[in-house]
Amino acid sequence: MPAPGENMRINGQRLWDSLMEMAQIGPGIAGGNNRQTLTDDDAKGRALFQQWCEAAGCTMGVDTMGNMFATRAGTDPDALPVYVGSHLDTQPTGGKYDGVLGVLGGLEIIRSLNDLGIKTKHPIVVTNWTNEEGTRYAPAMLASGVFAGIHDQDWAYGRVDAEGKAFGDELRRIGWVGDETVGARKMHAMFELHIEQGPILEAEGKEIGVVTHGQGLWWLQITLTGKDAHTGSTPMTMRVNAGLGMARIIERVHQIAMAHQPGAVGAVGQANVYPNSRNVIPGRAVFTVDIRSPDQAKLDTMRAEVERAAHAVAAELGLGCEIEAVGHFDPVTFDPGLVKVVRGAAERLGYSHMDIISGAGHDACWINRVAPTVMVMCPCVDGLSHNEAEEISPEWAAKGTDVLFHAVVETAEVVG
Ligand code: HGY
Ligand code: MN
Ligand code: MN
Repeated sequence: MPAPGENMRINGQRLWDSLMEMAQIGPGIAGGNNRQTLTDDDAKGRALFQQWCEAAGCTMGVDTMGNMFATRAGTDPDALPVYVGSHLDTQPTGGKYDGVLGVLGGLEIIRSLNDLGIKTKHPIVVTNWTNEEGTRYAPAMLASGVFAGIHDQDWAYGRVDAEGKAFGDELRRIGWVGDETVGARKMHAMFELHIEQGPILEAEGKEIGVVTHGQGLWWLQITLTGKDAHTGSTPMTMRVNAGLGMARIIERVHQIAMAHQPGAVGAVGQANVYPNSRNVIPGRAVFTVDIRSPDQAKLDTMRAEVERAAHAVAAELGLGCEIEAVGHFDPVTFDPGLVKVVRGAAERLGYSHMDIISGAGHDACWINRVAPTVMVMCPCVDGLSHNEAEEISPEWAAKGTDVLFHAVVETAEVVG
């Protein structure tokens, strides 16, 4: 029986075919995906994933946040399972691999274990976490956050989207409210494979990212209140322009992030002015600041500087200013023992690798609070993600999944 890492490889073609088939569900308009959480397309993607898992001999469990858990039995039913997964929901203009690679990479491990006739002591559970993206329902990683006890389920059920539809109602509407108590499952370990979503691995010529840490983030939703007025007949000195305030604050966010280099980022990706009419000075602006850093002190300092700048701009322009934190998690340190297992797998397989800090947030960042957790990354072309042109190579997908395979099987302990 080959010990992990001698000659075990996943079936790269089968993995790629599954990625391409899943990408047919909720297609974008430019080759990527728009399979947003709790939409009918999300439901279709879930059903296909469940069909594949059951065809691979897994039993599917679903909790009250719609998190999906496909279990391959171990030889010791009392042994805590090894979890491996990510998310199937996408951005509105998302790519085919963000999250999906981690879920279908987990499924490929099950398929490969079946092919090789390998048994493990610990069960292995492939997971799809609901609403990782946080684009339709803030915050990101909502369901893994409830699982980890960060968010209360009733609060999560009450989150509403831009059309006022509540999370709980939409989860019921698509028929994916499970019967398991969220967070009741205990884990031996949790692994997540994910594309880097940045340029480092490709630029360094590395095939594998051994993720030691994840940067922390704040999402600050700012509401500026001014006065609707005619854009033509209102003198410049009489305007109370919320749109102008938003523009000045967006510039200040950029300056604050630049002032904290290296290791800080900041931008505003979601912005709305009201009434959003060509010839009305916006009386209201609502936008979300996204600031991040792997350094706790920098992250907290940037938050304070953004809030100070927002209130100062609002005062200059006579605007009302409300700031609500709609997303947050501190910088993450993944389990050092599992980091060693991942690094050892990459070395055994002879794949080029480097330690890396995750720039993006992931479900693993919350699960790390309740179980030993680690991530594996593969490069993506030009570091591009959250863009329909997101691309990876079949080789990168296969090698990342090979490392995941070896690390998961080593942790789940081969029997016989
Ligand atoms: O925002 C993030 O970092 C993740 O893509 N949800
Ligand atoms: Mn993701
Ligand atoms: Mn994403």
